[in-house]
Amino acid sequence: MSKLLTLALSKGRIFEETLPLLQAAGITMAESPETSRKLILPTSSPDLRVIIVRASDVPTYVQYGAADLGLAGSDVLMEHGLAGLYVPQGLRIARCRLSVAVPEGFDYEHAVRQGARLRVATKYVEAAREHFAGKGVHVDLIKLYGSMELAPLVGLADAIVDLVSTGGTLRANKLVEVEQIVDVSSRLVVNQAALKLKRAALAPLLAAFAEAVRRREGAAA
Ligand code: PRT
Ligand code: MG
Repeated sequence: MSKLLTLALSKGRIFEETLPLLQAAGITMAESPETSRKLILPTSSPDLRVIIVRASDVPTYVQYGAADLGLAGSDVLMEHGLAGLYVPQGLRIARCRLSVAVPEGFDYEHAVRQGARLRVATKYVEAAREHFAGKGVHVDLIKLYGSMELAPLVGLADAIVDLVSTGGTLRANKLVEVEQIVDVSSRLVVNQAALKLKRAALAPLLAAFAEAVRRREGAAA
């Protein structure tokens, strides 16, 4: 089996926050996916290449071994499941939380107490189903793929379940966060077979990531 390692990343926040970790491992990238149209990017290490995929596709590439490792939000992993994946550590990048939000003026607590049936729009159907089932709240889940914040504004839903980071997007759309479901951060995921077959190549990279995160946590403390 080849020594070449393939790391799956998504553009945007995950890529930006992964660069310093790569740097700490002595690896730089000549091109940014934001400016390049290439989907396979070389790195300064001949043993490592990066592939650029949709955030929600990262676990799929790693599960099937098309990538040896990747970085995926715990929100994405909750929906995808962990089959075929080894999750060594919380990387604590791209932190946010999964929350329930409703339009300003909608009395969520009252609706819940009344046993009202709520229409909830979300990309996170599994996490939302579990959350409301746990509370004994009846919901009709409406699956969306993005811009969940719009749904209550145009009458598609009473509430949304979505990621919140600064809260700016909710405020801009006159929505309020009424429940925090779970804290979310990005995780390193490794293909389980690669972990055994490419251990020699993977071990230094995993150790460098872990060390970079430790050092950053130390600096933040
Ligand atoms: O964009 P694409 O459809 O390809 O996929 P994606 O939207 O899943 O990817 P991306 O790059 O937007 O997010 C990748 C990962 O970043 C997610 O899976 C999360 O684990 C993590 N992350 C961290 C976030 C946020 N913070 C976040 N704030 N992902 C999305 N958001 C969105 C949120 O959905 C909401 O629309 O940002 C908005 C809220 O932000 P605030 O700061 O206004 O509260
Ligand atoms: Mg996005």
